[in-house]
Amino acid sequence: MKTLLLMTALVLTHPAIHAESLKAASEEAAPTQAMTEAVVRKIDKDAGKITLKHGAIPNLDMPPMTMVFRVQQPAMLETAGVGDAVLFNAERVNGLLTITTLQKTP
Ligand SMILES: [Cu+2]
Repeated sequence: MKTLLLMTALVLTHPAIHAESLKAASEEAAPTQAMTEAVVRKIDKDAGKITLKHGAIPNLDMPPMTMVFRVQQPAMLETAGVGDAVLFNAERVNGLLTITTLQKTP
């Protein structure tokens, strides 16, 4: 009987615990940052790098310019071709400016 009560208590409290952890997870998620517009200038698949003529990047405090970025996933280099307009997010990862999100502008 004692075991049954304990199990009932667990079942009743579980949904509340679950809701709490979901809430905590969404609060810890990175703030949604605006994507930056760019045009692909060059793609170096061997080096895992892409050259972008990009607009201002607020989170990196960077003005518009043309520069080389490392990509986080090699597959990102298949996303777009030279001359395509793209939207991206970049972060400093281990001291290297790295593209974390890359999509072709619709
Ligand atoms: Cu730059």
